[in-house]
Amino acid sequence: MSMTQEDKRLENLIVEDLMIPSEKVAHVQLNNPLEHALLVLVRSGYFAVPVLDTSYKLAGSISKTEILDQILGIERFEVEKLSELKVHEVMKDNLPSIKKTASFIDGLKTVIDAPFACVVDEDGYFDGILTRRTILKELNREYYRR
Ligand code: 4BW
Repeated sequence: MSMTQEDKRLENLIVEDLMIPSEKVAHVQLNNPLEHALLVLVRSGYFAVPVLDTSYKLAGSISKTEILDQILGIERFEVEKLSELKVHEVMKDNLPSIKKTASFIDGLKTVIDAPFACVVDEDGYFDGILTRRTILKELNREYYRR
């Protein structure tokens, strides 16, 4: 009989059991104008989202703060820059990533210093994200079980 995620103890969980799959993750693409990225961030309510290339490989992440920082001039927000600049000119490319076969504890370590980690396969294709919320929910469940 196979175990459901509910039955699994932390030591048996892997990242794949916990990740938000790619089709449910809000994302933007490298060549999108900043305007589009800001729209996705504001509409989704997320602070930051992954950036993918046209073949759905992970390229980085972009946040509201990075966008606002870029368009901030000396005395005003230079809103025209939103259509001039592309996501790849502003994004960060040093976000943590992990494989879906990684253990719970390795997943936990990736979200100590970042609110989410991207899950990628051996070739860099994007599988989804692992969030702090999911890790904390599992720790909470285990705490009350013991
Ligand atoms: O729309 C939301 N729905 C729910 N259920 N919770 C939300 C939502 N927006 C924010 N939250 C909560 C979550 O607990 O606020 C936390 C911080 O959000 P953030 O970072 O600063 O936008 C959320 O914590 P989390 O679930 O551990 O998510 C950590 C970060 O992962 C988020 C966001 O940058 C990213 N993220 C989460 N789900 C995502 C996503 N990015 C794209 N698509 C998704 N589906």
